[in-house]
Amino acid sequence: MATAAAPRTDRTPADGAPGATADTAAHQHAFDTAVAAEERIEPRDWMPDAYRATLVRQIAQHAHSEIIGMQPEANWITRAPSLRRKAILMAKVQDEAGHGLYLYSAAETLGTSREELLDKLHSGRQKYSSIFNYPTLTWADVGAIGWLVDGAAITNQVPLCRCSYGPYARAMVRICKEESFHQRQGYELLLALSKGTPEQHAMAQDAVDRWWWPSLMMFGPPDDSSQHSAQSMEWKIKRHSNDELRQRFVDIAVPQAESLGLTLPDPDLKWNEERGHHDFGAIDWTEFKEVLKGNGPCNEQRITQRRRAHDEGAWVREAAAAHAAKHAGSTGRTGATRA
Ligand code: BYC
Repeated sequence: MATAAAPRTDRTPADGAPGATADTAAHQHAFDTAVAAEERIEPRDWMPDAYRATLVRQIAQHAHSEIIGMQPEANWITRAPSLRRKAILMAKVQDEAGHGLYLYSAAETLGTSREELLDKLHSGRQKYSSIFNYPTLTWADVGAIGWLVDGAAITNQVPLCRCSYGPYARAMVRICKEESFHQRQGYELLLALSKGTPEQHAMAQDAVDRWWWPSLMMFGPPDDSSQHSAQSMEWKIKRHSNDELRQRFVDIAVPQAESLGLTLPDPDLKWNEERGHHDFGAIDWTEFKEVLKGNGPCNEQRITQRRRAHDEGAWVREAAAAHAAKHAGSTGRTGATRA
């Protein structure tokens, strides 16, 4: 059996190679066996079209979330209350851009270009996480995003490090390490506010009140209306259902809220001895659906800003492409001289 990280190409001969015309059923069998054996599927391996399409959909949505997710926090870079806080926030927002790059690269290994994916984002044909359609009204929101949004992201993403598709799983390892730093900075920021003046404490509480429920929605619709979960779990893209991960997050957040001296805005939140989990109140799925339809508080602002940033960055992409072409040319000449 191949190690988890080792690329496997034996399941899929390249086009034109001996065996390239082998029966699809044999390929499907090799794929199913590899997934069952916890082996990684690599870019050159044969994979079902629907597996490829599901990965592109999820990875693209994830990549889009990372780059759109830069906006609500970047909104506070110029207004961070100290140089230390500003430096930390800038590093975090830069990390999100990096996560976007790893993920677009992972999607490219499936045969889709970054241009194509960005075009689908800009034209509304692909989604990004619902959470980034909410406004960052105060400085405490930066803390709430770090603690709750990055906390939810880690809970969702750690199992993705064991995703059956190699490039996605490997990208997630580094992303999760950085998300862990992000979560801690948010927690530390909120702790400072919570233990500060009564006004600062109130600001922290207000931010948690506004971000709690949207954070629970990040995990996606309930299991009984999650159209992709069953198949994605069978393929070992997803390792846990949306509700399982949401419950895990609630159980982690409750004691952390107590340590922070903040209250989670849910009167139904209580420990259930029998289940060994916290019970929690009903999520407003109507709000979630509205946000997905484009009717959240900031949907329009986020996508308009994204399109503008893309257009204004056109000259950078052109310059980078020209530089790369020039460099490739000079490398070629050097190679020719050496030869
Ligand atoms: N928002 O069948 P389901 C971050 C869509 S970035 C919007 O359960 P699936 C961070 C879903 O796409 C956080 N759409 O789907 C960044 C599907 O629609 P389509 C992003 C959602 O894929 C910067 C439909 O609803 N994390 O952490 O099995 C700063 C039915 O759903 C949402 C990831 O992307 C949502 N919340 O499960 C700070 C993680 N939920 O595609 C932090 C990777 C569902 O058929 N993604 N939908 O049109 C996943 O783990 C899974 O895709 C999800 C959804 C759990 C999100």
